[in-house]
Amino acid sequence: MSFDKRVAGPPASEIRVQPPDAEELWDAIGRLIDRDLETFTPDEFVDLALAVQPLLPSDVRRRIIEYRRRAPNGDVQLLRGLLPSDVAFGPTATSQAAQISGPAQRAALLLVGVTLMFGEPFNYASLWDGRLVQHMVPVRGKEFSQTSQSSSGMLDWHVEDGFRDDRCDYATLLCLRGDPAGASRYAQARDLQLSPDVVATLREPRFLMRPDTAHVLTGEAPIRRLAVLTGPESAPEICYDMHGLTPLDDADTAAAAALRDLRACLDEVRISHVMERGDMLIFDNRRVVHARTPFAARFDGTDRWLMRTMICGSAVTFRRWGRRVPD
Ligand SMILES: O=C(O)CCC(=O)C(=O)O
Ligand SMILES: [Fe+2]
Repeated sequence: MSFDKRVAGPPASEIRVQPPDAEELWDAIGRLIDRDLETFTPDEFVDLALAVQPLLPSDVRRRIIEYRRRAPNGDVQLLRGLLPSDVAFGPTATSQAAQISGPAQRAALLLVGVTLMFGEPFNYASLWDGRLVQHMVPVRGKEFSQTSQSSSGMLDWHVEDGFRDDRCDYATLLCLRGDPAGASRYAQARDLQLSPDVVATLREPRFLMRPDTAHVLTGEAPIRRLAVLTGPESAPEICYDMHGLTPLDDADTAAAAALRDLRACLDEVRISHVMERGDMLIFDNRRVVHARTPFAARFDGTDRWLMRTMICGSAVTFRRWGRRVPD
């Protein structure tokens, strides 16, 4: 079991791709690429990635469909062994919006190809230059920021882009280079054990969410009023950010106390996984809160390196904005 430090929660869902299958997949993806993928528009890139899906082992496709429909083993899905062990990736990207080159292009196509089983990949124009595939890498000078650029500091509990009601339904992360100290943490809304009155408070729209600091917003920053917990009791949804979320009313001590209880509970039910090369994590961004533990960045080309895409699960919603959502 890879979710090694799990404190609570149902068994994690893990699918392992066998080395010969990973090699076959890698070679087949290589044959799809006949020019520099950086010359593709985001739509062209996604069209090419459509050819990846039929190349995936059939049990991987079946398990993904099961996860999408019912998530029987939890709202976080881990795929392992996707990258052959002998592929030499170049130095770790040095910024979130860096261009992708060499074998990392093939990995990006693989990531987007799997992503297409969940919906349409997109990004916001205001986030990391709107790039469809972003690098989750440490950046010098940002060691203690609350963004994926951080390293020495804990990246605290959050959902992706909780200040937007069109936040992604899923996010996927593919690990090109791991770091044993940088563990990904997840807490599922379904695992929370909170008292009924705390749940009732969190289900009321008594909270405000400020924008994520990773976004470069033009004009006035939107502030969203929201309930932290929504949806059916059997599959609750959560919108949380340790730094962006506050009670609407400063005098609402019950709302502030509910947030404190929730934060403590997130730690209690957390699932922890150290991403290793070839691991792909898919999490339901409506039902899962995530975080990352501190690690030491060296800035010498060997640091932790994940690639990420965000997914809109609804074709109807996707058609409003397309691949790059305006502010
Ligand atoms: O680096 C990670 O594991 C996750 C990064 C992340 O959660 C973020 O950038 O929002
Ligand atoms: Fe995140």
